[in-house]
Amino acid sequence: MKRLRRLIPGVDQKLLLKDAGKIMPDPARRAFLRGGLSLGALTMLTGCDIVDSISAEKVLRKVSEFNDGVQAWLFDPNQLALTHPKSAITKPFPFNAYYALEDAPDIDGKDYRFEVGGLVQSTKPWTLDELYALPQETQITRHICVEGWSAIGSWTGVRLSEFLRRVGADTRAKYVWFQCAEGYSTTIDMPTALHPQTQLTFKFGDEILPRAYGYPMKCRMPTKLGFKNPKYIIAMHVTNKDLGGYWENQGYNWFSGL
Ligand SMILES: Nc1nc2c(c(=O)[nH]1)N[C@H]1C(S)=C(S)[C@@H](COP(=O)(O)O)O[C@H]1N2
Ligand SMILES: [Mo]
Repeated sequence: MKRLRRLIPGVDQKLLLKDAGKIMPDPARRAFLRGGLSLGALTMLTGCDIVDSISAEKVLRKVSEFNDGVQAWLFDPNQLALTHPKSAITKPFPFNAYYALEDAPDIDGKDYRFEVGGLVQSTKPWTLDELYALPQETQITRHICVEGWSAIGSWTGVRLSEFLRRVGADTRAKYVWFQCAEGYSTTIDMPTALHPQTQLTFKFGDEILPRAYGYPMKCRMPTKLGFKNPKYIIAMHVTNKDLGGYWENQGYNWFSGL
């Protein structure tokens, strides 16, 4: 994302978010306002990409029809994000970063080492082969970018909770911080780190994670907006200190949950 506010033809984004907040029933409304009403969260909630004034109106209609089930799903950190069939996968899946694809990190898998630090028992760096040997599972979920687009993808990897267990992480710590090859970073809360769908990802579809999507490893969490899903991860720290992140430090809502 290059700008804080994406311009949508015929839609004043601030007004749309305000309107959605107004018609949203409590308790969703209070939680939404507290968390910082975002375009990405609205997209997620309603399942509509907001691309013009017609889809914006559709979103408002849906918001006004919210039922208890949707609200419970939205605000329960243990609730699973929706999964989708293979046929729903978005092709081509978008690339996004704060730079163009040709400037994305080009990591040599042979030399790659994943550094683990902070409140863990083992700080031994991990090779790619060691990571690939971990138990893996696949999720087909929706990725939502705060810029106003969303897409369904298929990601395969090891649960972050399983990895944290293996390195002897102190899961009473508050945060997990991720460092990426090009300097990007993000910090997530421990409940999100332990969420069953939070995954250290090695594959996109049936292929080794392509360079565009974060080779050799990203962290996929369908309960968070896209910018909280770090690509090209080179290090992770378990910590009680909020170490912030690339967009968080520029004023983006820290929690950015969905
Ligand atoms: N290392 C790194 N990770 C990143 C970013 C980035 O610029 N660098 N951009 C974030 C944003 S804003 C989005 S929407 C997603 C895009 O992931 P994709 O390219 O797989 O669609 O990556 C996130 N993780
Ligand atoms: Mo994003």
